Amino acid sequence: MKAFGWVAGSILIATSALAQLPSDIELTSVIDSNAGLNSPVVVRAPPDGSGRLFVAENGGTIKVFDTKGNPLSQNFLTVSVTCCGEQGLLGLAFDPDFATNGTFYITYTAPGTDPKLGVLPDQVLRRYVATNPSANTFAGSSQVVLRVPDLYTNHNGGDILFGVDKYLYWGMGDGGSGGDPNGFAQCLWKKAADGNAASCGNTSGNGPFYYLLGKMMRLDVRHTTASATANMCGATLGQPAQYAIPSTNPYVGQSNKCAEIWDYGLRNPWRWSFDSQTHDLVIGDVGQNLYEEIDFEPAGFAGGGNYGWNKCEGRHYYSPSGSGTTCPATTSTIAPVIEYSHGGGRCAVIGGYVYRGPSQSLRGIYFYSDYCTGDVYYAAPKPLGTSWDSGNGTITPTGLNAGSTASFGDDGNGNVYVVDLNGRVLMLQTDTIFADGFGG
Ligand SMILES: [Ca+2]
Ligand SMILES: [Ca+2]
Repeated sequence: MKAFGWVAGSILIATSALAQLPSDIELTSVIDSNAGLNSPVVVRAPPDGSGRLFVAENGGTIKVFDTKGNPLSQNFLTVSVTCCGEQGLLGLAFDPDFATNGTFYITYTAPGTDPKLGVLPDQVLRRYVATNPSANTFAGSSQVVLRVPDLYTNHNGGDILFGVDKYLYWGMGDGGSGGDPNGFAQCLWKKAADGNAASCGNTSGNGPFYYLLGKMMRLDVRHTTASATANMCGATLGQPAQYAIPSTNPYVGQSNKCAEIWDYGLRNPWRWSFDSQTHDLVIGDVGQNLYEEIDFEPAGFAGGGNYGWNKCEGRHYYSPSGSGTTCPATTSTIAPVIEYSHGGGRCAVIGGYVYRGPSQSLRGIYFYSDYCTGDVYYAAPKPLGTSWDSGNGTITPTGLNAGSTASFGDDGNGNVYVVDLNGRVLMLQTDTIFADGFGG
């Protein structure tokens, strides 16, 4: 666990009070329900200036649209997955140099016919290289980069994004069931699935070892490894790997700690984002039965953050070892910046984005949602160590509703999109300013 020593060096956002939301904010349909999207879960704009929007459907198909929401091909790519819900096609990220190298990545639950490491189909990170990066139908090659074993159908995270450091971040859930029964999220090293491992450092049990569950991984997928080190937990010692470990990862060179781990103590980081201006990391971590949370990590953080699960659920104790609201303080874990309860029909946080688009009155505001209500909420990021919800769990609705919110995304212009699982992609904007070609 890293303490808050990075406060002094971080860039604090100047916003001093919750921004007043403009009255003309609206959600505009970019891809509407007659476009034929089937359970979309991801929207991404490739960094190639094409203005295209790629939408990943839970069932394994990626579709590509123009700026008016018109499909540009029948399908861009279809992959075999175990589906659906928390399993299936889960993530999509474009290499920063996609325009020239045609490289992108997906995360998905492997089909049942694949060999598997664990009890259930693996969670897989796969690289694709398109021979023509501007094509609207994929042709090229692909290979598996990393497989993570799984043992319950739920809590598979799956969101992936490149940081400004050009490393790929992969948010992984705690494996599933409820309450993280095997304590994977707090383990930095081998732990068997039987729950009997005396500690995370117990290496004597039979595999598979669920090392990487409940983590944020940081991988150098733009390089490979000729001979894996002993603490590369997604590779075999001495064997080649389709990724490398960034030299500044927190556990590089440490025995009995997985080198892939960036942060830990996460339950199910289903959707999260980088602020495209500040590069801060903002994580929506889905809660157990009581509290949803948003976690904040400033740009320049050194990694090794412990976000508390399963000691804490939000700002509260999860385990019966304590009570009250002092959990982060007494467990030396990092408190969320937003916590909210399941009142009002809410059930699962959908992490969003900080708006950096053309509508000036929305800039710097963080938008997020809840899967069960579809309501879009907002907060103005405040200096580190300050709760964005004033510490009392009160969250602020925008008055906008996105149906059945599955995800958020942004584009190279800072526009923020909301994905409705019912088959729509919507964009946040204000009446007074229209984006370059989008929505207007
Ligand atoms: Ca799982
Ligand atoms: Ca937490």
